[in-house]
Amino acid sequence: MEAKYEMHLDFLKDYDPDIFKAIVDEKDRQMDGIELIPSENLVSQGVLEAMGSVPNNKYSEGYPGKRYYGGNEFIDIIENLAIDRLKELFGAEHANVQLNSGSPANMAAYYAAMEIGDTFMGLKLTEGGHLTHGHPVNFSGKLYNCEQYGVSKEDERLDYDAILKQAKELKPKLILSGYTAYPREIDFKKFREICDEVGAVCMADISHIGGLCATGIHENPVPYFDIVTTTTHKTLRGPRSAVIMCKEEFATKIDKAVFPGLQGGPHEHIIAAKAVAFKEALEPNFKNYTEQIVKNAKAMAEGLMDAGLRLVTDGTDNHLILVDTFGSKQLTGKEAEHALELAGIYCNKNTIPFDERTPWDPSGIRIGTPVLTTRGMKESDMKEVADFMVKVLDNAKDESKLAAIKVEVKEFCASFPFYK
Ligand code: DSN
Repeated sequence: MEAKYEMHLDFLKDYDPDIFKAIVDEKDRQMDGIELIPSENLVSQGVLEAMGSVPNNKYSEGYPGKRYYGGNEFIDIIENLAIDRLKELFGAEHANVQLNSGSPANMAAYYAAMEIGDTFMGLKLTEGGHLTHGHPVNFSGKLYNCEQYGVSKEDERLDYDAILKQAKELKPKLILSGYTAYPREIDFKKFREICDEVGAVCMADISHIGGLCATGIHENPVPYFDIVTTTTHKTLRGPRSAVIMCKEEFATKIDKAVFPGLQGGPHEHIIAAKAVAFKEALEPNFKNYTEQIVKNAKAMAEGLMDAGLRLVTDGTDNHLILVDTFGSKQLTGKEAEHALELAGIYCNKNTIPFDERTPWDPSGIRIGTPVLTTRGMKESDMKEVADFMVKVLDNAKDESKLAAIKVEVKEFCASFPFYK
């Protein structure tokens, strides 16, 4: 198979050979290894080219048609295209595309919807939430009173009755759904009902499943939620960045929270790259891509379970899988991540629900299929990937075996080239 895209670094090669070499080495690492981190992806040449372009040079504080600097005629075209495409993609009433990343997106959403000190509810980090979903070490847990909810002990899934009960007692200003390590479908309609019942702002952070929501492979909350944030570099396959979508009623508050509330000059080269990614996601074959992500994840889950590994919730409905490596193989998440890395397979250590270990050395690992699916892999390839993983976990302390597996992994990956 031919590589799909090229990286253009012809000038940089002689101009800064040290940085050039590190970038090329990183590209080779991405191509030679099995990338299983579920929050990562590979972007198209169009997205890469837009990112490395001259809108980087421009200051454009404000919004299209109302900027605090002159010379924004073409920047306005870029930003309006990004906004229009994003609204079309998700059926959003209002979109702000200036967010630099996922954490500032959540910060802006809270800033728009709550007063400092207000109570909100988000899922615990150790059970699938994110630091910005109210963890005590994060601004979200320090500036707001976050009362976190968890998953059920019986099946490790969200218990909507328990969430409603907690919401009725707490009367939170906002309830957040959407997670970074939850392998099952989220019932967004149920969250809307709970929020309506207790009068809370209904917010989702769909960073992980954004691409799946855009194509309807996962229920899309945007049309009926108050505020939805998402990063753009995960299943959406765009540049490392974020956006907020909201109901018209929250539009002014969101825009003011982003600028002048929290951010300065928007990164218009990245906004241009977001516009390119949204154009790609509007194409019919993006739906096939997101469908394949889920098929691949299910195939990989089956392969791992057939080999005796315990998965959180015994499987997956989306792009990600949590493997209980400690329960299955007496390997901590840190040991498993390290062994896999030595074999050219990349994942991240992750807590599992009710983990008795620490986030730095938890009981599991988190894996997913967005990158492998972007490289063109299908269900049968996932079985091979699962076999590689099991072989690594069974030989986790044997560095020479891991080095031999790394050679096999590289050969396997050579059949799925992406960047030349
Ligand atoms: N760090 C991201 C992830 O890996 O899920 C979330 O921000």
